[in-house]
Amino acid sequence: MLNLVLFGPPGAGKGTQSERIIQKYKLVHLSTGDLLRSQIAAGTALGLRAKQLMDQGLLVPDEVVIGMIESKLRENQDASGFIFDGFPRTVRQAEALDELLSQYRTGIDLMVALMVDDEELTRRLLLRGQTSGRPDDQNEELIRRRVTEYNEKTTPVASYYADQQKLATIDGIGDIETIFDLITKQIEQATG
Ligand code: B4P
Repeated sequence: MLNLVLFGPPGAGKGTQSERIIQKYKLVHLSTGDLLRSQIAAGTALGLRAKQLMDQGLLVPDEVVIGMIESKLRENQDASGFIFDGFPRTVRQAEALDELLSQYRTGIDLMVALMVDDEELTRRLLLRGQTSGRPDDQNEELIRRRVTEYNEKTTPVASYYADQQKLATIDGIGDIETIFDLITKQIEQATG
């Protein structure tokens, strides 16, 4: 069993690197951003509520995302491991994840944190916004709001895992394959 958290600000490369990690390690990919966007696409009540917040660059309430993760863990009980992408984004979510995983007698092995400066994040997200159709990638002010939300509510999550000696920090600027190699080295070091 291998359980990873992929961490970093909006646009750090979490979704991009997750795709490569799941292929190599055969993990189940749980991206709360993707799960929320599929609720929006399906027009559910949860999706409508989430869209209002996401379109303003704000986090969705903890209980909503924790509930989504809880049901995905239940659906995938025979998985050989998970990659949590964009979750946990608050300390409350991190605590809830530990509680949920302990019910399956497992826990987080490693958090990989991708470090990218604000200028590069903005450049990447505006570029993606030209083709993704994602409302939250459309303008600089909204991207700034997401980065502020990250700095205020999400950065403490890194200390939560650092305190447990589970944090690996990686430079997220550079070639996608080079960053992937750095991530795999950290995974192999952590899993022996
Ligand atoms: P997410 O879907 O998680 O969006 P994100 O932070 O932008 O990350 P994403 O994975 O999409 O981008 P990536 O860095 O891979 O969240 C969206 C919203 O949902 C949040 O703002 C929030 O409202 C809500 N939400 C989600 N989870 C939540 C939670 N747990 N609690 C509360 N609310 C939650 O890539 C960005 C771009 O950079 C891509 O275009 C990529 O091609 C490019 N890129 C990647 N690596 C690169 C590299 N090395 N060099 C150059 N470009 C690169």
